[in-house]
Amino acid sequence: MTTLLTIDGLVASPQAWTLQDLQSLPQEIQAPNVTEKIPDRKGAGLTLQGILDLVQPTIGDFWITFHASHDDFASSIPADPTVIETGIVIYALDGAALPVEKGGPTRFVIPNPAACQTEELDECANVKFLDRIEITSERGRDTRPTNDEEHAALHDDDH
Ligand SMILES: Nc1nc2c(c(=O)[nH]1)N[C@H]1C(S)=C(S)[C@@H](COP(=O)(O)O)O[C@H]1N2
Ligand SMILES: [Mo]
Repeated sequence: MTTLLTIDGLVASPQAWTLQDLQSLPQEIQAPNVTEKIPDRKGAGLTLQGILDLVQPTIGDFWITFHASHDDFASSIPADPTVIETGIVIYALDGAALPVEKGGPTRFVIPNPAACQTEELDECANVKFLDRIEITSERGRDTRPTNDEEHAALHDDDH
């Protein structure tokens, strides 16, 4: 089975999960119906808190970098309580792997993101095509747009 999501960097227990692995992870870290937590999102996911509990970052103040190799996109955000407590990685839809049209192999979502380019936790941080989460001590790779032109180009690309 294909690996959908890898977690590495400064963690005690790095992971490489297939759909089956993800589905077999403990109930406590599953969000079986993401819509209950984030109304405009669908699917089954893992809580970011649960993922971090499993991989055990080896430092306290870390950065979380979400990598999407499909379109070579990345977003790096500080591990603050809001993102840890509310972030979800969606990995399945109707019992099957999340298709690329829905942002698969996995997709990171946060509730109520700020408008793109306004804050660290903005809509752009809702990384689609997520296949790797990396834990670092400093800001990692971040390809999010830094101006309106870049942002518009990104939106032209994805439709
Ligand atoms: N991999 C990847 N993720 C991405 C983007 C992208 O271009 N590539 N665009 C971002 C931007 S700018 C926005 S506004 C949201 C849009 O996703 P949504 O329509 O599902 O909210 O995805 C974000 N995640
Ligand atoms: Mo955006």
